[in-house]
Amino acid sequence: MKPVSLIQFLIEERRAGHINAELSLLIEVVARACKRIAVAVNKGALGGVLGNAGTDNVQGEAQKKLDVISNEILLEANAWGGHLAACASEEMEDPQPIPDMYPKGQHLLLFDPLDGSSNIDVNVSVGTIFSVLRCPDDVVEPKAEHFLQPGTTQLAAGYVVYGPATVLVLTFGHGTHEFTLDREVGSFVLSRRDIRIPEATAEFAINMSNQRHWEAPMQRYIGELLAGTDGPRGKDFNMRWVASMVADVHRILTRGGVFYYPLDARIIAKGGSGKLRLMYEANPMAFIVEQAGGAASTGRERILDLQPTALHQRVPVFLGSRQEIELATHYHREADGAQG
Ligand code: FBP
Repeated sequence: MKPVSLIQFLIEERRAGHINAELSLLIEVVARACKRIAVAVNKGALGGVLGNAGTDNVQGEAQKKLDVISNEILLEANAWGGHLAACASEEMEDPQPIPDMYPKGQHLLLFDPLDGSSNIDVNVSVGTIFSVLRCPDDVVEPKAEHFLQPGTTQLAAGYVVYGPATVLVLTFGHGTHEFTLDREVGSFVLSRRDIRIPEATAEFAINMSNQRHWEAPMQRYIGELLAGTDGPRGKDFNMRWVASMVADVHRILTRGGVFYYPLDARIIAKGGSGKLRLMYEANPMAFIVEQAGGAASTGRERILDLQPTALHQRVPVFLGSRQEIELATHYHREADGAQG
């Protein structure tokens, strides 16, 4: 089969009426920026890019040098293309407007420039996650409130994993597709079209060290997985946790599985609503997973139906093989009902 490049795939999507020229150009620019981030990540210690930047981001987290470098690369690449009205990032408090000297477009771009920061210095896969929304027609200078659109309104979502191979996964709402970077040619080539996540699975991903802080329905659900054949589920489950959401989700898109970052007592005690961010982690991953036949919920609601209230809002994340997500969500709703 003749290899299909990302550019060719985008032209096919345009001909199919799934995307317009501007969105196609936007994805090309983001993919090119991620190729530059891949070069920086792959340099590691030789590039002087490891370690902390000495600054904190809007969430009060210590920024890694590569967090800042990746953010700069994505901002610079998307400033002059004429396809964006503004962009927002995990590393910036407020949206970044497009400089006046450049033409503005109809799209809003949100991104987590380097996901899995805790793994950067230990040479474990990290990634970039992005989501594309339409800028409201009558808005020239988009503010944070113009980004607060439900995940169902996303025009595109994707992530790039910087691992043994550099892989881009993408959806426009017509299936989820994978492209692998051909380093010799320097372009992304279609490696899997229309990915399907198995309905059932025997593999789960969660940070078990947080177990004692979880809510009762989560304790029950994970307890049953750990009980395996000796418990009510009657089958054994295996566990994996890379602590890079992109890598854990990519495994699920490759062989099935489920990923959980639930609420816990410490987060609730601080008045929090989760660890992972809705706009540039949960929403794009939920769109990608649902388009591959999986499910994504907060444990109570479908993530894509949530009405965002803040740019850096956090939510619980349950995603992956449909049967498990539905069962874990059912346990939470049942417990709420019992409490209701
Ligand atoms: P950032 O690295 O972008 O802040 O993302 C958060 C994250 O690293 C996810 O990628 C990952 O799933 C999770 O946090 C790991 O959490 P923990 O450190 O509790 O295992």
